[in-house]
Amino acid sequence: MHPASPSLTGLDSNLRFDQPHILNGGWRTDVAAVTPWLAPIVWDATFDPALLDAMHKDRKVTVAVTVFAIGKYTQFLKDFLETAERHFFVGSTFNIRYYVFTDQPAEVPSIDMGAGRELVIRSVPGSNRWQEITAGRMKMIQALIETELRGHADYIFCFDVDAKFHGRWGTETLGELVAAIHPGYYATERTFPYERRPASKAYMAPEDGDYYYQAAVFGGELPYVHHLVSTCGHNFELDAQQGIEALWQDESHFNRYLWIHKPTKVLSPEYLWQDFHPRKPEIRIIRFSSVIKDYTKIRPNV
Ligand code: UD2
Repeated sequence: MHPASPSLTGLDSNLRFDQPHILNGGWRTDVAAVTPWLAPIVWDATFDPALLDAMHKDRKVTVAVTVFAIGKYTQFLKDFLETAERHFFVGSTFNIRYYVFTDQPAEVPSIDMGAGRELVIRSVPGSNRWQEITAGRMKMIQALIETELRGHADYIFCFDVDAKFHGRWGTETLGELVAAIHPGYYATERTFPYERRPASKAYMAPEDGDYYYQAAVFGGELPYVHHLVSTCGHNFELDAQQGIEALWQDESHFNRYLWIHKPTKVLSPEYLWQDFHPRKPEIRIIRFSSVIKDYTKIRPNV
């Protein structure tokens, strides 16, 4: 018998769980739970939440969350924040700090926060082009990391605001570089909507790419996310200098970045669903989902 590791003596009974097997793990067989580069793909029933939480129990970790609500998108903040307070790292010892970037600070709703959880408002200019708002987030997240988060946060998760949490989002999502697969493209062949113009810094050739990731959610450890957002923001600017805007703005640059710098953890579409999709059998739980919205009513331009 091996001596118990000093860090595991007398600990949470959740650390003792059913023996894991490598021949018949009893886990999912209907979906891939690992990428070709050996990153986990997180699906329900591929992890033991109680075990993971017990492993992280005594860690003093701060998770920063960024969310942008500019123009009419402030209407989504209440549901986003209230549902995050019900599902996002709830019950952990982690500190959670939401950074809300908005051009209308007075519209940020007051939400009851649990212990160790707080909301910080950052005032930013509005814009009359939604394309600039979505892509401009990369530069603002970069600046936030450089000026405020370094030395004060361990992980960061960046979310679209027009979405709600419906189920657990916890320690299983932690990793160095974490990205989520787009719910509209997880079952399709490689005809992804990457940027196809060679003149763009987001260019992907027809044979390139792994998955199609959705930029509505990404995260990880600060240095990894900093490199991601600074590279994507810089490439977006280089394109703009040439009069090019990638097909899906930040999301196109994001996809090229993740093809070159593979994520160390991939979140299944459970972690980034869209309410308008019919439910599929492999999606046993929807944890986070974009709401249905009328673009013509909420965007500043078409
Ligand atoms: C997709 C991606 C989004 C981004 C965008 C780039 C989804 C669910 N999201 O979003 O992450 O990559 O494509 O084209 O597919 N926002 C404002 N005010 C505005 C417009 C946008 O605050 O007037 C913010 C807000 O946080 C919103 C986010 O930008 O959630 C993304 O904008 P969107 O949801 O309108 O863009 P969409 O659905 O095409």
